[in-house]
Amino acid sequence: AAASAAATTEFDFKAYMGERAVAVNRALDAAIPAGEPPAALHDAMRYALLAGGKRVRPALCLAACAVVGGPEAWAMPAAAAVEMVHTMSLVHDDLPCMDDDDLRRGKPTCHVVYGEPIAVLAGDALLSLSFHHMASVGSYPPDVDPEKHPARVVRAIGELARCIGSEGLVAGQVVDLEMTGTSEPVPLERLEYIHLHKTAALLEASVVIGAIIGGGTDEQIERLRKYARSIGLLFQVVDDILDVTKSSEELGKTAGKDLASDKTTYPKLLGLEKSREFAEKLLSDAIEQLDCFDKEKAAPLLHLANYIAHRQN
Ligand code: GRG
Repeated sequence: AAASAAATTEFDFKAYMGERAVAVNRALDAAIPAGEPPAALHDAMRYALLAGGKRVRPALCLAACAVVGGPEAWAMPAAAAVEMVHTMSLVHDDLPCMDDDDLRRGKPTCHVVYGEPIAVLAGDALLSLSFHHMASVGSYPPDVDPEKHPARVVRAIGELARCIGSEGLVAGQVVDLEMTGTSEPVPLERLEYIHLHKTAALLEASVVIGAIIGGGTDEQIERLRKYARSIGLLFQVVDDILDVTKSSEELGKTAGKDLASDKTTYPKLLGLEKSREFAEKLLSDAIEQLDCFDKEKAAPLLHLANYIAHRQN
């Protein structure tokens, strides 16, 4: 009830996301020189990065900076950085040695257009560029104590590295790959491990980095971390539910594609009803973490959580 009451406050979420996407796209466009040698590499990086995408992670980063009272502009290089990491993870995930996908964001995948070696290297270069951008948060915003600001930047860089490395995003991908092709159903804890690492870790980094750069207190940062982990898991539970409901709609029957496929999902392990209850619980857990913040400043994070919970595709 708290969630729906709060959700009715005046806030134009569509406009909010649209404006952030424009600003982030501008930063990403400026980050990579078009046509500069090696042209194939830079073209491939730009192709992957500027191909669309909802820009949820940068929006989270900017919103987290703002909720702790920091100007959004401070977090823009970090917002660009998390989108670069997200994009490079998609480029590598699509490779023939991983998921082997031909389409991404409605367009041919990076390796289909530029070849595998360039796609691997474009991903590597995007990862490096993301840390370059993180470090560039180092130019002092005028109203931050110059003693404190570099410490925030170093801490944020450490967060990003930890969340995406062998204990984060990469770990989730490895465990997911280990599960692929086994006929055994994946136990619930294993499924949760994969989602917390593959999906939630980068959402966590996006939010936490924004809050660090914005000057949040340790308590605020930890609350926002919990918020992000809940919405990260929520993202996947909703994805699984949509997989079932969409395909049953399409097929006009109750058992959809998901229930028939090999992939282990929440509806498969818990049933559709319990999966929906779990999603509602994750949403209310996430929203609870926003209680201690100014309501108006927390509106974007509240609406982002509601959007992730109630999106239709
Ligand atoms: C990070 C160093 C490093 C390596 C990458 C390949 C790999 C290791 C990880 C794969 C991670 C992966 C594909 C996670 C899935 C993430 C996910 C939920 C994607 C969909 O996100 P959306 O819906 O996509 O935000 P758009 O296109 O809107 O950006």
